[in-house]
Amino acid sequence: MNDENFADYGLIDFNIKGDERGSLVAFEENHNVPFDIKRVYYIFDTKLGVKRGNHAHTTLKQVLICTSGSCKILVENDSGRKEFYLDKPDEGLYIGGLVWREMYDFSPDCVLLVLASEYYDEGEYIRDYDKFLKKISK
Ligand code: T46
Repeated sequence: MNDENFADYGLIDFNIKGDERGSLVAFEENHNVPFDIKRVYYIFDTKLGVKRGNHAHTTLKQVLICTSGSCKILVENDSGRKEFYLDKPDEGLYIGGLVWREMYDFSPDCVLLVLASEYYDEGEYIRDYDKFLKKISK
């Protein structure tokens, strides 16, 4: 984890267990993933030019791993905006709660795997950008 803003977001390098047969990456809650993992989902087959995300969460923590292909993730918190390019199956982007996120420039073969600290709860999403800005300015 090597980002100055890791309290809110940051990159995690996962160890690859490789041998002559190929490669393997393991995710373990509270070891190389900094929370209890309650949910796993993945995003794939994203159509050309689509932008996903456009929201923040109040408390949810997540790690996003591009297991195939590539995509870009823009994050924003009270320190400003930062763009990440994910294209490695052994690299994850940790994103904490009050962080606006937008995902775009998905390659056709992109599979974005997400490990999440909570069960799905639409009530926990902040989808209104102005509300998000108000919350982080408090
Ligand atoms: C996030 C980014 C990285 C479920 O039923 N269960 C789930 O666990 C999720 C994540 C979504 N859904 C449903 C809700 C919508 O009907 O799947 C549909 C697409 O969800 P959404 O529009 O929220 O997807 P994205 O790609 O904009 O955002 C997702 C996550 O929702 C979000 O937490 O941080 O990926």
